[in-house]
Amino acid sequence: MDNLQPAPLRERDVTRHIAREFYKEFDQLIESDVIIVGGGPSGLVCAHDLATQGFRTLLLEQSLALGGGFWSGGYLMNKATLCEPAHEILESMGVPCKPVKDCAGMRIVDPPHATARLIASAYEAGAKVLNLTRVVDLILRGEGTLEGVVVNNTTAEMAGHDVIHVDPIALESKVVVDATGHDAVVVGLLNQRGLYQTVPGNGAMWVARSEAMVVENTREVFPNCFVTGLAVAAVDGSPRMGPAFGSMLLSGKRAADLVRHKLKGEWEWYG
Ligand code: 48F
Repeated sequence: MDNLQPAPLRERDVTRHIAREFYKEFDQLIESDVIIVGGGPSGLVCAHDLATQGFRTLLLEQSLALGGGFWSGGYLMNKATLCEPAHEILESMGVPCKPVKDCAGMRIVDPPHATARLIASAYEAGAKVLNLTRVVDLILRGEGTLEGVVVNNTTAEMAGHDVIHVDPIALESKVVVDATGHDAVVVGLLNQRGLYQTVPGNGAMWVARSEAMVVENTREVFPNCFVTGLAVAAVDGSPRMGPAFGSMLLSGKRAADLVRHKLKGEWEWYG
C-alpha cells in the first residue's frame, strides 16, 4: 500500500521545474519564422495552419486567456454564427456546427467549445504561445525592414511607465501577422513610424459585405507584415460584422497560405 503513495512534493522543485521549462522554451522563441500578434479566432487558425506545415510559429497574446472575442456570441449569449464553408475548419477539429434551417449557409456553434478547440489545435500543431505579452513596438531596420516585434509583460505595461518602468525586449521573425482585431496594433505601429497610412478603424455594421471583404482583403500590407481577421476591416475601414465568425476563420487560413508562399520565397512583396 505504501508503494502507492506519491513521492513527497517539494515546493522548490515545483518552482525550479516551472522556471527551467519556461526559460528552456523561451530561448527557442527569440527567433521564429512567423510571429502572430493576437490569439483570437483568426490568429489561432493562422497559427495552427503554419505550425502544421512546420514553420516555427509564435503566437503572442496580451491577455492571460487566448481566444479573443470568440468566447461569447455577443451580448453575453453563448451561441455564435458562422458562414459556410468556415464550419469545415471547426468540424475538422471536432466542433459541431449546427445548420440553420431557414437561413441557408448559416451554422450555429457554442463559442466556448469552438474557442477551446481552436486553442488546443494550435498547440497540437506545434505553435508556441506567449500570453500576458503585449506588442508595444516593432523591429525596423534600414529604411523600414520589418524584422520582428518589441514586447513587454502586459501587467507591467498596464501599470504604466511612471509606476513601473520595465524595458521591453525584442523577438525576431521573418514575418509578422497582425491578428489584433479592432485595434490593428501592428499596422498602427507602422503608421506611427510613418510607414503606413492611418488606420481608420471599422466601418458601421454590414455583415453581408464585411464577411466577404475581410477574407478577400487578407493580405501583405507592408513587406513582411500580413493582416488577418477583424484587423483587416480596421485597416481598410470596411464594415464590422458583429458575432459572425466565419470570415475570422477563413481569413486566418488565407493569411497562413499567403505567409507560406512568402516564406518559401514564392513571391516578393508586390505592394
Ligand atoms: O479581437 P479578436 O478576437 O480578433 P479576430 O481574430 O476576431 C474578431 C472577433 O473575435 C470579433 C468580431 C468578428 O466576428 O467582431 O471581435 O480578428 O482577437 C484579437 C486578440 O489580439 C489581442 C487581444 O487581446 C485579442 O485576444 N491583442 C490586441 N492587441 C495586442 C494583442 C497587443 N498589442 N499585443 C498582443 N496581443
